[in-house]
Amino acid sequence: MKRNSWIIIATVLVILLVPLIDFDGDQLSTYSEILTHSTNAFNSDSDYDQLTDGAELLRYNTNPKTSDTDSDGLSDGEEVLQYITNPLVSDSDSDGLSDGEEVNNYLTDPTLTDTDNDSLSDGKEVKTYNTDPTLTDTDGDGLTDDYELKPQYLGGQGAGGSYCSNIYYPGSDPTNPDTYGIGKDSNILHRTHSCISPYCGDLVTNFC
Ligand SMILES: [Ca+2]
Ligand SMILES: [Ca+2]
Ligand SMILES: [Ca+2]
Ligand SMILES: [Ca+2]
Repeated sequence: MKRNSWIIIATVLVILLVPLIDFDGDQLSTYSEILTHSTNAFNSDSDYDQLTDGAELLRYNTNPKTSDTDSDGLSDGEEVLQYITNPLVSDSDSDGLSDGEEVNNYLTDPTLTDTDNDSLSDGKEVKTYNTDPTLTDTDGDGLTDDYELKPQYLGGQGAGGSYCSNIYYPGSDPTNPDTYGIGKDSNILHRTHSCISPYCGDLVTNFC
């Protein structure tokens, strides 16, 4: 075979085989990066989110050309490598706050619905009750946020003397330590302080 023929064969082989090489080492061939995925064939992390193009396409199903696939304020890499949240779901724990809001604004755990474990979700605390989702007792009055928000029966009349035959707790403001002017809301747990009309239903006629 003539020398020119070898040169032609070699050139054709180079043209055919070079595109199959993974120059940037991201598990994707140059051919597929250019023609299929439109990613940078010479940069393993086209969107600079700490995940290689190959990892995004082959493992995480994230967009290798968008650093924050679910637009929640955390990059795909931060979600997968740092916070262990779902890079495809903006609110990984379904508590009403996006992963980015939890991490960047409220310092709550984006993988826990109720960060402070007071039975109120992080989303409810922030958006409905204006309580602190990282404190069980936002106003420091001795009653948990959850307790303050729930009306409940406290039992029969105590020794403190009252006009109430039964004492009820209608709930109090979890952001005000002294909702009813009795020193602090937890005084409702002491019967001598509890005979105040809001706590007694319709049986009381006077304050104690
Ligand atoms: Ca990437
Ligand atoms: Ca994200
Ligand atoms: Ca969340
Ligand atoms: Ca909570």
